[in-house]
Amino acid sequence: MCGIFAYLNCNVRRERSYILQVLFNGLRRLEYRGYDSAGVSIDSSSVSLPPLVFRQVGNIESLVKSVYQEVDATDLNLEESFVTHAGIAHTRWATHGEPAPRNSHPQSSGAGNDFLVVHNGVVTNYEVLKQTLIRHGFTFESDTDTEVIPKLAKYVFDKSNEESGDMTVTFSQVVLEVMRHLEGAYALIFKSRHYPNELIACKRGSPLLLGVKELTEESSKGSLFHDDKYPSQNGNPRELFLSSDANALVEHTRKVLVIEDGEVVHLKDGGVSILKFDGDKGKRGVLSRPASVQRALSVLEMEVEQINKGSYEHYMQKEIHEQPESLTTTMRGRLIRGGTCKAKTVLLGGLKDHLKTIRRSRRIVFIGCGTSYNAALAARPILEELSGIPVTMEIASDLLDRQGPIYREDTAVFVSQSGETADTLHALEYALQNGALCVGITNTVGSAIARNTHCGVHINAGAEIGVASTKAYTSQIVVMAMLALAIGGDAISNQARREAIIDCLFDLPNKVREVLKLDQEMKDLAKLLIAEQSLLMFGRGYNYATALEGSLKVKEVSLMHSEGILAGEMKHGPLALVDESLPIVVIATHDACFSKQQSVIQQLHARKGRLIVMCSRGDAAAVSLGGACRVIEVPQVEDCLQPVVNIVPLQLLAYHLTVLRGYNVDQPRNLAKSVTTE
Ligand code: UD2
Ligand code: GLU
Ligand code: MG
Repeated sequence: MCGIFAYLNCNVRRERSYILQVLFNGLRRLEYRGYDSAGVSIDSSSVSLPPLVFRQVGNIESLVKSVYQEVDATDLNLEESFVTHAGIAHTRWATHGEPAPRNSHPQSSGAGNDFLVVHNGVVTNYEVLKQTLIRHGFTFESDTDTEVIPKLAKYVFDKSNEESGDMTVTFSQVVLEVMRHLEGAYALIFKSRHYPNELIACKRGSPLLLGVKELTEESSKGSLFHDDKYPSQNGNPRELFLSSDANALVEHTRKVLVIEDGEVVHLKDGGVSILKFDGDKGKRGVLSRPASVQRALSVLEMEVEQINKGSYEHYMQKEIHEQPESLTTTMRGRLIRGGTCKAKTVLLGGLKDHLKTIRRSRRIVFIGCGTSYNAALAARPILEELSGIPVTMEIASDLLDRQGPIYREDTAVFVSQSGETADTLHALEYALQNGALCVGITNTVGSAIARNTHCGVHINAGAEIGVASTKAYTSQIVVMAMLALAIGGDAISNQARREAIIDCLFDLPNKVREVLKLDQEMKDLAKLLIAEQSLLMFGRGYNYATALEGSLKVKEVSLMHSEGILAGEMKHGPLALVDESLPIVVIATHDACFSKQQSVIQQLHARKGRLIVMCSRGDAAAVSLGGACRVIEVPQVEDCLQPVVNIVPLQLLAYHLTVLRGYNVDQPRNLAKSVTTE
């Protein structure tokens, strides 16, 4: 997810304008991660006043502009300087609540900004925490999960001071206690009015780094680490930075500490102390004293470009390899294993109040463009099977061109990664006018499609940056498979089938991890295909969509002609293209269409076709049928989820073909990430 950045100057005088510049630049370095809003917090002119918070929707430049406008309006002195100062900043990719200033970070404990928090990730148990805090008199201003964190910090702080009567609770004790109550994945930075010039960073699951810049030779010899007793300020000038990735640190320093899960890093008086949270949920209200940790700084060897994408060379590559994790987040909280007598089930919060209406509809119409259309096509068979409702497919622009019939009794499902795809949006307007129930499936909270549909499901795959969609495709299929389960309900007749699919969903990230091991094999295959003019892909049934999507990836990034063909149509034309030189991918993983695909392979062999066959592990002999062909073996999963596994080698193939052919992977010629024009 998105980015957090903090800057703490210690014993070195910095003007407010300089501090703001460092924070804004930090955010600019994190911009590539994708975001929809941004914010910063710096100190007021006096410690007796609450820290200042600026938040804005849109890009970093609009935040910068609004900050300077506010500075002008309030006569805030940009030249005022601070010997020590702690500033925090954030770019947000909304998961809870639409992009809006009140939902942007820093999130606050309340009017006095006693505690401010920037957060990357998701707090899964925020609803119970929110209810508890409301009972204790807190009022919430945002729709975020994050807001519970600063409020909980204030609650813990107030309560422990009330109990002890003196103000001895330390910042790290407060945060440790807060962490005890948080579930989910997060990286957090806390700033507090009660602990001026201090910051706390902690994480679980999401990345966070500390960078240290010594401003004198002498100070670099001194020890950086304190124990949790905090020796008095030693006076050495030093700058400390926190960031969700090294990209925002390298311009300042190469000395970094990669913060580990469960660590609470306290920056105070230029020193750093680390406490390790043991994760044990102790007795409530009792502040823990976890062990302090000493760790050495490491030196960043990486170059900026490298760091951007972690260990990957391109976003598309990173996003392909991220799929086990993105699928996990897509399913988080939505699959229920069931107890001893309870059935396994699916819960899509965004649809639960609309399922009855959907079940009563006369048909379900999937509407999308490009990859999103393909994902819907992949999910169509299981939706038809489990719901018994006819499912039709519409490419958004074509529906509009034809002004095709849409009725009140229809459920229209709009699929779009960005949620802003122009054609899909226009089709949505059209379906709304025609009175259909409109359901959205999008990756972007607060997007036009999320806002304008009656209900829907966020796929929660995290920001996707590569123009060629990869992780969003697999998450979309998984969401639509869950949609099929939700609409299908719990009819006894299909209970075994439903449970098999749910079990398979649980294990799907592992299967995707396995299939990613084909990376080198796909690179070797790409080397063989590098100079080809064209590549055909044959699929049928569940995997017709795989053929379409695989060929879409190949053409959109590697700029090689490629076509996905419904294998059942082979004899009605495409067979004429088959000769000894044209490479053909045949998808023949094991399902009800397997024997038909075997016969397709046989016919292609008979024309001496150059075959590359994708099959289930162990089926190599059964698919090569004695003829010469290259085989890609993939793990077998439940038939309706097989498209999620099968697309991965083709994504890898398209990626490697592009790199080997020397084209731009992340920004293919003539294409844009979200197509917001018709
Ligand atoms: C919601 C929270 C999630 C978590 C969960 C706990 C949000 C955005 N999601 O997730 O973070 O707290 O509840 O149970 O706060 N919607 C549309 N059109 C679309 C997509 C979504 O109308 O294209 C609506 C949907 O009907 C629902 C809301 O947006 O009312 C949130 O959808 P979701 O899929 O994020 O819902 P859920 O329950 O998984
Ligand atoms: N879940 C938080 C929100 O929606 C943080 C999202 C992020 O990582 O930017 O506000
Ligand atoms: Mg696209």
